[in-house]
Amino acid sequence: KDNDDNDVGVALDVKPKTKRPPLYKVMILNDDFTPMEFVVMVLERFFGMSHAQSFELMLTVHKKGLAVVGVYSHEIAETKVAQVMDFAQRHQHPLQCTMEKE
Ligand code: NFA
Repeated sequence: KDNDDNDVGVALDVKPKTKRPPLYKVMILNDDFTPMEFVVMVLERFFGMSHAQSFELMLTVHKKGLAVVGVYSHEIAETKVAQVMDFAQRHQHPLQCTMEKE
């Protein structure tokens, strides 16, 4: 006699896994010394915001302590952070910019 059903009943689901690259939040932190106009300039220059947008977001950082100013791929986020940190240092302001996986 043939036995063509002696397999165990386990179905293995194979998901087609197309993994998207993780995104990173870039954040600006408040401090007591960096001039407001400097932060506005940073947001305009490195994050492509209008003057009005920049001013509004600067005030959010000032009031709340920090804010997300953009979301990017790892490489772009690292570049933004480096650009802001370098620009702040060159102007001798203690402004801090960090990134965090979303
Ligand atoms: N808190 C700073 C001030 O009162 C302004 C500031 C805003 C600094 C946002 C850093 C980030 N001069």
